[in-house]
Amino acid sequence: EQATAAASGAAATERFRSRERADGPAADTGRVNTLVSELLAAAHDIIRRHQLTYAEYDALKAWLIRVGEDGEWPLFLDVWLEHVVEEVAHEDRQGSKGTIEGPYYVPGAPSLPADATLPMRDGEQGTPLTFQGQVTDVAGKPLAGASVEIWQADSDGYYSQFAPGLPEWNLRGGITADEEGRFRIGTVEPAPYRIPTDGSCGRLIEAAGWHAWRPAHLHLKVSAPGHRLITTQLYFRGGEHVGDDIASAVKPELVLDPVPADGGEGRTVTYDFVLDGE
Ligand code: MBD
Ligand code: FE
Repeated sequence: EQATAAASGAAATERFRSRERADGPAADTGRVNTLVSELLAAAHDIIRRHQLTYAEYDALKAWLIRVGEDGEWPLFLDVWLEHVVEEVAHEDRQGSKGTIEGPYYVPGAPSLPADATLPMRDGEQGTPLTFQGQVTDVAGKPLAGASVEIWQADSDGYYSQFAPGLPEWNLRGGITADEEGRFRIGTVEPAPYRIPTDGSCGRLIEAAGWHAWRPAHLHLKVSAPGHRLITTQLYFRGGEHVGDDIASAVKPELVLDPVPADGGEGRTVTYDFVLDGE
């Protein structure tokens, strides 16, 4: 079974629909009026400035219809808009940097102790990686029992539950840090992620002459009671596309420098998280 844009899009759309944030408080009428009016005015301005033709208008309509059919709205929005939403949402936050969540988070991954290996297949391919660190508050106080949720692609660039043939929770886990806020997670290095080329987002990328790649990354949600949860991603220095992520989600503070593991095969990296107070 091959990974297709439509299958992973449908899974991402279903996942989004089933989560809490999807139906938040009713929006204020004045706010909707302002935001939608300005969005439309920006579109009108682009149409006039670039003398949009009917052929182009029809191509846009056909493409928008297809994004929905492919279930690729979560992918499209998270790749091309979420980074600015994240920037605005966390402008005032102290401590470690966050970045976008993307479309492939699934809550409820298996619970793991502070020193653990992520669920993976026998003989899981990829360079072994030990990812370790400590969670503290902004004053440097260790946060005992902090939660470190991690999800990532495998060494082929596929996420469990969004590509066929992978065990349900492959490379997904929820770690509870120890009394000093420390954790150590055994995993494998993920491959860069390529946006599916057979769907509407792929068509857009091709039509615009862009590339379809995100650099290899680990996704994390780090939290502790009384502190602000951080959703973030970590990248690998020198990795492909760290400098030109299609999703614009790399920040200099989020680039890891793994070193060869002493005694064993693979690499090790230490990264500490600092959580702001509520
Ligand atoms: C990903 O793996 C991802 O993290 C984002 C933000 C968008 C598409 C695929
Ligand atoms: Fe990702």
